[in-house]
Amino acid sequence: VKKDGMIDRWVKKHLLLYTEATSHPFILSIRDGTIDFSSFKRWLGQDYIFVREFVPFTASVLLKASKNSDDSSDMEVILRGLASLSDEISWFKQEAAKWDVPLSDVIAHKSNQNYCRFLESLMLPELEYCVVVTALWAIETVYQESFSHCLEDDSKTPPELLEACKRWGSEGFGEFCRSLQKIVNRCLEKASDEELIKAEVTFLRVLELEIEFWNMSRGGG
Ligand code: HMH
Repeated sequence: VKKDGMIDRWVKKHLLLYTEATSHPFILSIRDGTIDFSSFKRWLGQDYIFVREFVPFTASVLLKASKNSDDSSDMEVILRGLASLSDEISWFKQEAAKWDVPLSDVIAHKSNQNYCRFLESLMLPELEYCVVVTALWAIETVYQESFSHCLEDDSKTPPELLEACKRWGSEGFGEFCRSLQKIVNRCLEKASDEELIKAEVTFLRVLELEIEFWNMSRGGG
């Protein structure tokens, strides 16, 4: 089988699920200004928990990049991502104070627990670099695509939520996601058939978990 440009092929192949994750009703309600602020606050508290778990996950990808990648720029891209999480955690704390969300009392919802457990499973040393960097790309890209919809010209995003949308929806974060995509495509070109299947399954699992996370934020599940 041809192995170049795997990501574009997978996105096309699984377009329905991909679109469910990147144009979820939660995001569309921000975009059209109808969002219920209690949903936003629920998302904020839950995502803070998620991001705290995302830090060691990203660090584990960085570790694998430094050991396995034949291109030293991989490590630099992933390090940039890791470094920006420090700023992100500060932003969550500030934002939570603004919205009166007491972060110390937040309890992880079921969908969030599932997602965090999935991240933990990806941190195991035996998981291949190609597989985990695919997960990193997918996790970041779902947020990038989703929040970029809230910044489109005809969007009616409430001004209070613009900062959150810019954090992930802006061009700078888009550039970062494209760098990750190049890394993943290059890695998958050299991957075994077995690794390729594992990476695709991981991509699909991320999409499902992201959809469940949005559902939870809206108040379902
Ligand atoms: C649930 N997915 C979730 N939270 C995030 N902050 C991101 C992706 C992107 O970092």
